[in-house]
Amino acid sequence: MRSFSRRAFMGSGFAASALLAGCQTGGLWSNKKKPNILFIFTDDHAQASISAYRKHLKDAAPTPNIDRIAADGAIFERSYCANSICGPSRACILTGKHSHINGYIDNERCLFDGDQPTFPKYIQQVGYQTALIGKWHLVSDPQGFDHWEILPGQGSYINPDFLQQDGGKKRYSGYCTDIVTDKALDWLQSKRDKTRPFVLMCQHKAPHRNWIPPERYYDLFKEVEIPEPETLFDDYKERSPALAQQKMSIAKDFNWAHDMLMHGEPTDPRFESSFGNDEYNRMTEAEKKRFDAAYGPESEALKKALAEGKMSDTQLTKWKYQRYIKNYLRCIRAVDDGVGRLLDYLDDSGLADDTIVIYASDQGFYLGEHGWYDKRWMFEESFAMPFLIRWKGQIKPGSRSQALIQNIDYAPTFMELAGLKVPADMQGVSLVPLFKKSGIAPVNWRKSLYYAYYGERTHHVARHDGVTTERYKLFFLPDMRGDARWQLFDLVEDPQEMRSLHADPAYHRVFIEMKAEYYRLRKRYLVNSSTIPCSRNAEDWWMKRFNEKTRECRKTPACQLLFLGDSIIHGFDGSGKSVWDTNYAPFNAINLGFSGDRTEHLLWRIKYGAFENLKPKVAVMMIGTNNTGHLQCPAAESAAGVKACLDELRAKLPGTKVLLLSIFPRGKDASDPLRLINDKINATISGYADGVTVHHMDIGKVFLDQAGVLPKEVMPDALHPNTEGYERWAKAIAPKLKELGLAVERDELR
Ligand code: SGN
Ligand code: CA
Repeated sequence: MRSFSRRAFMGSGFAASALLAGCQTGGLWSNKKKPNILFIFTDDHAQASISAYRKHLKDAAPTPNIDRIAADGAIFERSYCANSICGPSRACILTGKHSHINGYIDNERCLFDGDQPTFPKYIQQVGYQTALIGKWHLVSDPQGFDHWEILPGQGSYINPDFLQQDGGKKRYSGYCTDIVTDKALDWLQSKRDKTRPFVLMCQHKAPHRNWIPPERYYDLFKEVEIPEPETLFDDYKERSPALAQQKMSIAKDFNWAHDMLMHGEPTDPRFESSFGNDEYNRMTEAEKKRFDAAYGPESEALKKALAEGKMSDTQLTKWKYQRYIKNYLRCIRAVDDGVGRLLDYLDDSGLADDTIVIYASDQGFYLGEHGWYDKRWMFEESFAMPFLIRWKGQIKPGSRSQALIQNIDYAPTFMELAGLKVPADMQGVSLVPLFKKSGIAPVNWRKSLYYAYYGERTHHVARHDGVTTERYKLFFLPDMRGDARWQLFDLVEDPQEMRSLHADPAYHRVFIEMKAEYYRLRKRYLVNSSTIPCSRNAEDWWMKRFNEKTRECRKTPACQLLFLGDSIIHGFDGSGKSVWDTNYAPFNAINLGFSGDRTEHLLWRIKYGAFENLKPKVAVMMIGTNNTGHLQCPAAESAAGVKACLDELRAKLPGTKVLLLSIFPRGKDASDPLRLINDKINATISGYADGVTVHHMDIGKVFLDQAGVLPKEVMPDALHPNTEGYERWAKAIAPKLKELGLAVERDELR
């Protein structure tokens, strides 16, 4: 576990007591006892597998105890996350802010900035005791909790380890879900200070992959067939080609041992074989025996059928679905048992009246819908989160809410429940007004929600963001081309989201309106994609070049000159090679140009690049033309992206002088619309120079003729220089490089 102490994100450096002055309010509870909050939270629990949601699995796999919460309180049927993946969802919940603001945008390289304000820290200041037990997954140590005991990373189902507050680690025998519940009960019964209100976050690993039930449920559902979702055999037609590119398909991407609980290597090519079953490896010999007795016969029968060639693709997908869904639902059954034990305890101890109980999960999950498992997409099944709440005496039992709510609303809600004003920088809104009205939205309640997923290598789901209203949903996929970037769904006519309507003339007006709403929400939530660090990890060459460049940076401490940018700089490896060799190679220069990069990609590379052994005299940076070319980003947004790269670079290389170049002219002549956007970016970024550390040059005119036309002899495609273009470039900046300290005679460097 790393503890977090880097430069504070968004200028946080949080001092709860200092901020609290502005947050205190007589509020709800001036004369009453403040309510306790028991927040039961699972990992990857789809609404369809909670019977109170009345979806297709309701009869096959009832969840009587989770349902008790809804029966005694309310269930929210339009409850969503802001970013459908674990760490990010948790960060949204703690901060009440979208991912790009709280900084935890993906599970790949992020580390939660625990110094920033979070709701537990705020409410601690007004007397609440805060406790966290179970899955955390935010890498840095929890802050704002009086008591915590957490699973390392994803945690394990079988005989799990728990990280302790004192820095130690303890292993417990048994099944994780039961142990987390035991620990929560133990804290309630004997560890807390009974004179103070509390928030207890009881956070399960279940039902996260790989799905291992407790022994008592190995045989549950054994003789039954669980209903299949209607879209199990989705062909991904009539939507963006991005859908077919994912790697989370039941038919193709299940691992033989890890997911399907088989032993050894696959006996059929329709299974992935790359990793084993770590949970099985954690079992004692006796536990392994009982596991094998339960799963072995069915596994052997499958192997036999496969060997005899008796399994068609369709039959095998159905088999895989059954094995998957049964284990998933068995894991849920154990969660439901735990919920029952906690509810019983509240009843028996007399705490039930004063304790709000919430059941939620970090995101939804595909239970075979669209042929998938996993999450990430903005399609309903994984965008939706369960949200059930019981608040005796306040919420009318049996309420069903259709209000659009999101996980960024939880922190504001907890603030209000604790009698605090919601801080102005929290982006969610308190749900308390909904609770007071049986879940019915007040007239001024939000009409739309913003969502963003930033892409990861795992499962290859394309980066996208979007907006949903009550009826329509719009996706934007920035890394797809042209028309494939947009998807529009009518959730009333097509609840399964099987046909995108963005090009359907009948939906033209809706498309325009939804785009306007999308841009409105991006503005409201301060989303500028150009400043949000993002990798292009789905592209193999890109990641390979990044890794190679990381190594090159580490082993070239003599480097005196860096070039950072997109294909125009990358081209020093191609048409510009001779120019590079003559002019820059003698300085042990490193080319950090990556074809197709936008500011957000360069920002990611600077953030996660290896600069620790480097002390170059000069870094030449030019970036932004792809923000214009790919997405026609507004100039102000791209300029802010350039600034973000510049700031990150200066933080990484404080002793290096930066030569920031204006983006080169593009397009045939001065009236080219993309060139005009670049001109605007250039007008802004020239102001980023201070003449001391950051220097600026606009050398565009060395490529242009007198009429402002870009001649083919210099830039044949009106975007990238040829060798002659690179010559002119080198000549134009040579005096500046000399002035900035690269004046050492080349002979001396050799
Ligand atoms: C692991 C899983 C993935 C899952 C991610 C994120 N693979 O990488 O299937 O998408 O976690 O899940 S596994 O090999 O560990 O099973 S999350 O809940 O943390 O977001
Ligand atoms: Ca999750």
